[in-house]
Amino acid sequence: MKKYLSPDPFKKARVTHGCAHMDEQNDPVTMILRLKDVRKTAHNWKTFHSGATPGRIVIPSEVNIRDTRQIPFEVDPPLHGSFRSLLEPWFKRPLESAYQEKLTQQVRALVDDVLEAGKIDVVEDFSLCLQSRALTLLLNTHASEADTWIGWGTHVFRSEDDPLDGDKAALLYDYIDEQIKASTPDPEGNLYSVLLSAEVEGKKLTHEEIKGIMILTFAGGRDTVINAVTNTISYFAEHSESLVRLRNEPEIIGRAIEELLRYFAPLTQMGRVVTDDTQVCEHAIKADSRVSLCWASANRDESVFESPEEVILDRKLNPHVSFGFSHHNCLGATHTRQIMRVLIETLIEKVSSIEIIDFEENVESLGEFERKVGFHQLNAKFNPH
Ligand code: EMZ
Repeated sequence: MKKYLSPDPFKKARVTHGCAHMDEQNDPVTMILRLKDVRKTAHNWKTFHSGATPGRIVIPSEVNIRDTRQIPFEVDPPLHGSFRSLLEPWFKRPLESAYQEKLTQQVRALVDDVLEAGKIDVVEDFSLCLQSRALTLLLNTHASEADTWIGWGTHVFRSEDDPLDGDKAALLYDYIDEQIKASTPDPEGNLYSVLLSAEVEGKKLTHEEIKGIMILTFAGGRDTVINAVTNTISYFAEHSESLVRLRNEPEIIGRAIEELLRYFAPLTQMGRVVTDDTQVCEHAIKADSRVSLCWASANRDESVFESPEEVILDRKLNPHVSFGFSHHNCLGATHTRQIMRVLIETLIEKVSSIEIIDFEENVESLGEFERKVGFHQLNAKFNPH
């Protein structure tokens, strides 16, 4: 079997029931599996809200390892919209050419390093470095900060043997507390300084609110970006002809990025808490219980996507939900899309082939389902032109 493949474990349940049940830390989840239902539920924030106890809409639940509300992701409208209006322009900076040039320099330098290095672990030596260095651009902080973040490993809350590692999470919170305290308000400065000088609904942000925005910025785009990059490398390792095709048809790079994101769905699902007794796909759901929007399943919905199991680089109709859907769509999407674009352009230019040597898959256990979301390790060798 090809190593890049990410099989769809939800197919049968999606087609027959549309929903599935998952036990999770004594707080069960009804997983919503069809694209139409996922979108409908994401829209309906009054019945399916995000403003529950901090950490509860995340699966696995993080209620035991954090008290700080992540913003804007754990806030409902209308306050959600006020935070989004503040943050949106900042998170759209990756569209600026100066930003893209810096990102390109970073990725080129990293690809040059791995071309020289011989065997590398794509997760540790490539994707983690790329994610951390690129994050210095998103935060507008000093490049050397990336070394600290690389030291934290691939997930800021999870370690290899403990999916919810409170001690590890505490490191991140302490770091963010210190950074906020050490920063001064400056609308032209780094993200901490910008937030310290900003107002939402006529009020300065509190330390706790700034911390909530920063935790989300660090945690939300961490393993997700690492999975996207590592899976993309595994795909090109087994499809070097696709690199040749993208070199010859650069006009399809945008579609290829969306297709890789659809197929690999770096974040499997996200929860909501039900505010009133309701129904999803003909199942009764009690108030105060959890549902999840299963992006990974919705992206393979056979009633929407033709041949959903295949990576079709120039797929035309591609309403995937890898960045979520509706008002909570991913704030980091612009940054991620730029990373994917620069990565693909740099691979096209510098790399002729990638050989996978050995690997360890990262498989999530989700009740009755097991889903490969990426790799814990992917040892490989990059070959130059
Ligand atoms: C949360 C989440 C956000 C959560 C868009 O996803 O990402 C997860 O990886 C984190 O653990 O806290 O930020």
